[in-house]
Amino acid sequence: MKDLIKKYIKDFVKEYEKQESISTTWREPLVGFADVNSEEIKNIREYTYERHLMPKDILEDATVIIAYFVPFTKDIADSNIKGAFASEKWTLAYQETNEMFPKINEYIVKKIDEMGYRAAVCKEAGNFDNNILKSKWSHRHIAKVAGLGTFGINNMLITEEDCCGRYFTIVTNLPVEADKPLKEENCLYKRGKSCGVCVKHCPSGALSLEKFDRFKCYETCHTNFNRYENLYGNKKYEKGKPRGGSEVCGKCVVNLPCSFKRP
Ligand code: B12
Ligand code: SF4
Ligand code: SF4
Repeated sequence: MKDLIKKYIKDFVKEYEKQESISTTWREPLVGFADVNSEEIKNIREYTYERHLMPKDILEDATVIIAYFVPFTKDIADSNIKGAFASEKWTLAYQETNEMFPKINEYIVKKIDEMGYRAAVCKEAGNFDNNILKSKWSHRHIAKVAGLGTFGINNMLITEEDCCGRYFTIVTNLPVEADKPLKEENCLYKRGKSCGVCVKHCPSGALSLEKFDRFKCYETCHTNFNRYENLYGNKKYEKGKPRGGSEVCGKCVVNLPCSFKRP
């Protein structure tokens, strides 16, 4: 059953990018299964935010949460290395991936329904409280519990292979064995080696070896929003160009030793 779900997600992305209207290219997604009864999910509010929702708020008889990572191709990441602003390609990849997520989720929910089980997504995951810059649903915390990665100094969840891409999660009542969190850190610095390259790349000072300042980061992401909103906000959609502004930056995930470990 787990292999089937993985195949459905991977095949969906492969087919989706063939559409004429899509410019973004993705690599093969990684998929994991998080145990709703694990200590890190039962106590998720302590790890993330006191108003974080619980799996049973999404699906009453939840058993495991599917977490998946859709990695960008290297050309998208490389397009974002130079310049003070997020590249157009990076911004569009953010937008096209976010547009693809509801379609993948709808497909997987339908497939699980056909298997005789149920699945649902958290509708709050795309929103966050502007005063504290936290969401009531952390895809990454769940993805970490599902064994997809560990957190880096760049505050990104780094898989065994990379960190350039986006996550989503689907709560299910599937009777499958959950995966376990990784034991070894994927961030070189956290593994006791010298690194900190991501800190040097951050234009806002949001990153240090000790902590992440989400407010400084937000200022930079918002500058990018304004830039692309001014450039494209009122224009008719043109293939390959951003559809207006998005709160992006991503200089802390490109051109790093942990950005890409597989082709
Ligand atoms: C709000 C938000 C923002 C805000 C606030 C920044 C932030 N990181 O919180 C702003 C707009 C500034 C922002 C910026 C960015 N974002 Co953003 N954002 C979100 C959003 C919507 C919610 C995150 C949130 O509030 N989580 C709650 C917090 C508390 O938990 P968390 O950070 O997810 O996880 C923490 C806990 O697990 C905790 N933790 C883990 N283990 C343990 C153990 C113990 C003992 C404790 C106490 C805690 C603890 O540490 C984790 C990291 O801080 C998520 C989507 C989502 N719903 O998950 C995307 C998301 C985090 N963003 C993402 C990205 C890519 C970005 C940007 C690169 C922008 C871009 N696309 O160009 C930057 C990167 C900033 C950075 N270095 O973190 C990706 C991350 C992918 C990845 N590889 O990790 C996400 C997951 C979106 C997605 N669908 O993939 N983001
Ligand atoms: S660049 Fe180095 S310190 Fe920063 S997250 Fe990657 S491995 Fe860790
Ligand atoms: S997204 Fe930009 S501002 Fe935010 S931490 Fe990464 S490099 Fe710094």
